[in-house]
Amino acid sequence: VPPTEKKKGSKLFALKTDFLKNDEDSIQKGILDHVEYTLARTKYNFDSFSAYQGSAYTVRDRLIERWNETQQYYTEKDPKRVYYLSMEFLMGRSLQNAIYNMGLKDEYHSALLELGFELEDLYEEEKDAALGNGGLGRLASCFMDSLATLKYPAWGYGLRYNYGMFEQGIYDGYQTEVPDYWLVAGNPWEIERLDVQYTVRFYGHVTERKSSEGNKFDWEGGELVQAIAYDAPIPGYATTNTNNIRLWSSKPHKEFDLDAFNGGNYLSAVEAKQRSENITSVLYPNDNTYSGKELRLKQQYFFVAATLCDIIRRFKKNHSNWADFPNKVAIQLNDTHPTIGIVELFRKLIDEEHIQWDEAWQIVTKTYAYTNHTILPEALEMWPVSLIENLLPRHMQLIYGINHRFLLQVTQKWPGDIGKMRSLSIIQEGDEKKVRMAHLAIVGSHCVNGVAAMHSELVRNAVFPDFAALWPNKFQNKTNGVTPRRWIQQANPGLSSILNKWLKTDKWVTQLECVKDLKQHINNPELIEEWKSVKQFNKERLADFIHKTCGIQVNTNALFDVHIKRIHEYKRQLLNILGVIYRYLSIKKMSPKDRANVVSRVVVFAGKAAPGYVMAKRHIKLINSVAEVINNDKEVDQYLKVVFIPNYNVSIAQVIVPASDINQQISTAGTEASGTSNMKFTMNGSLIIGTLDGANVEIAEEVGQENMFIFGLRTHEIAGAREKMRQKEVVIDSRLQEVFLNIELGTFGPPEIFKPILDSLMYNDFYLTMQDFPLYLDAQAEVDALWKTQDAWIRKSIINTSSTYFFSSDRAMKEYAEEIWNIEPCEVETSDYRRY
Ligand code: RUG
Repeated sequence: VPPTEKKKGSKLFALKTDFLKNDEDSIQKGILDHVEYTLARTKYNFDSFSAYQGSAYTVRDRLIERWNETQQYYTEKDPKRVYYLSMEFLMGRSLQNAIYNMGLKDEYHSALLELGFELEDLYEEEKDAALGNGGLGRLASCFMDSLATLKYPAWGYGLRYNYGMFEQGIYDGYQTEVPDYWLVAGNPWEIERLDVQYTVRFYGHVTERKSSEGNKFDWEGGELVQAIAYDAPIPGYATTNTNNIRLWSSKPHKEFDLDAFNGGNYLSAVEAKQRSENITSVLYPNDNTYSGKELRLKQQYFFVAATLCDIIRRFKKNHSNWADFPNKVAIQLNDTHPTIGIVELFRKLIDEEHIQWDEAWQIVTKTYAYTNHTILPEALEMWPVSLIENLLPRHMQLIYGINHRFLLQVTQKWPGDIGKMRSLSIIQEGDEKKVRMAHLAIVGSHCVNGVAAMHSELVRNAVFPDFAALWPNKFQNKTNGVTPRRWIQQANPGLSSILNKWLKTDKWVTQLECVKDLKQHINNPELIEEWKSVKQFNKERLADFIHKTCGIQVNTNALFDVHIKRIHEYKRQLLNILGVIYRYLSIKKMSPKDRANVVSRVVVFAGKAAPGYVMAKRHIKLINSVAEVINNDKEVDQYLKVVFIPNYNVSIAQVIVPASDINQQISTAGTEASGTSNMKFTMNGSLIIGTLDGANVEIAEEVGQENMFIFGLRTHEIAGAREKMRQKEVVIDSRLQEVFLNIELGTFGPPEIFKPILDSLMYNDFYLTMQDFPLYLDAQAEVDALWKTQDAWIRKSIINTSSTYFFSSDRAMKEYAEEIWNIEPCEVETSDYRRY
């Protein structure tokens, strides 16, 4: 056709419906094309990593199609959306998850086989995306998977740190930290959106000017930084619906300081620009601890400022009436970290949209909801007023105004009660005035939730009782959950096959309530045999991994006893290792006849300590020193091994969890808000040895205490036990004395290294390790006894798996959607049958 006869734009929409095909040949061609054109490699250097990358890019192409279709559909239907604001997303690997959720496992498997690769091997080529510390960040990722699977119109927002969670090494038993520059080999899972940029201001000053509608405030000057969007598509399982996590990266603002430049200060002007890139450089590696650093507050504000620009821009596409905002937008705050977003939305409504105070405040509180994840005092964020005043001067003015009006409400409820005003105020008075971010989050939200029934009780009645008295309907519980896609289907293919076979359906993947039906077959010897062999397979897989990473050979017939999570005093890895020492000393003393009755164990630890958390790092050293002695003692070789797997992360958890026989959830009662690994283990048929803390309480209700090993002080006994400890009335268990003595005599290395640990127990055993020790040993003895009757053990394991419906993040997300956000599913009516 001569060019003049071509009609301009005639093909635009025709081409748009031309979707990628998902058959094996098309996938294979896609992989080869990406290796050639995206990676610029030839068949002569087509190694496993490039096969992984090529595959990842073909998956990404398909995700982009689904993403576009979903977002167009949402724009057209304009449903109410939820935005999940989280400073952390612990995503782990994406390739397997995306392929499974898109239902393309078999196609990818055969496409790659012909190219000379096993799909399962390529999963191992991927580096974990570790933009989170632990439970809080992983929860956000499980929630994103469920939201997409349930077809809720939802986006996650967060930060794109250049350095994720540090890589942990263990040298001479000590933790070392190496920066995790996770983007070094590129990241096929993100889409850079250079067209989505916003400017964020820091510092500067506020000027007041008179106007016909009252006084106006202009926030001017200071430093400007650009926020650039990076999108990670989140595919739902067996649906076209593909949601998004939008992460912000900081870049220098284009405006250049001409004065500095003309004054010959070119280099220092460039350096100032470079500083703005630092904002999203690094994830703060603290879990459950407030750091108080200005850069962290900068991260928080940068995050919410860009996010709100984006949310408001999207809202304005279809709406001009601000009263509609809370009917179209729900914002969930994942802990207090994004709380300054409450003030930022308020500022924009008042200063930029010129809405009156009361109306603007209504919009804000109807929009926001806040999830509390901890009641540990050291984790509660309180920013000095002086810091906020300097960094965000207009926000500080507004916080004062918000607090003033809030305190008027307090006086109405409790006239003349200064004590109430002081304890409820958003500002904490004292030598240094501070903004209590949790108070700000409660005042600025219509709903506050804890993350397990017991935790929510404590939030309401112990931590914020006066807020609960003021607003009884504001407080809710939303017990956490985890996604069965990643934590059963992908992590444990053997168990998935058993479920498919015995339930005669794979519906459990999205409707976990189906697993209840497994109980019918609990006495069937065939099921018991299959269960054993799957566990055995998973233990061998873990044993190989341990051998590769730690050089330790473990007996796969032994009981695998697993304790994996952040290293923290309240989580009490110390209680575990003291118990291990006792076990070791006992075996050493036994006669050969008695030894024949010993249950062989492999005790597995994994977890990172915050780099500045000296005591937690000492605990790591103690574990490794004990492991060193035990693992080199030929006498106990068949009975006991202790392994500390370094650099714990999501993909390592996917190998450890399915292989465990028991898992330790032994925090001091009242300290662990929920826990989520307890849920993953239960799904995988691992029995909990644990305290009645966090979500263990609800797991016990579902599974039955007789199918777990519950021990220890209860929450209501903690205050009394602490008092007893302070009064020095605790009688130290003789078995524990023997353990202490051995540490002091140097059985596990120079005693001076461990003296601070023993001192911490003797002088201020805040986490009550000594009082729970004898109860813990009793529970461990029960574990040994049950292990000796294998079929009874397996039945309990099956009961655990079949009682886990409630701990699916699908259940959690439905509850949030219906009881907090008021949103509904918006299923994409796909124009192409090949996708679902
Ligand atoms: O410590 C809590 C866990 O108990 C909980 O399961 C998880 C998810 O809700 O959040 C953890 N957490 C709490 N991580 N950081 C905090 C405080 O910022």
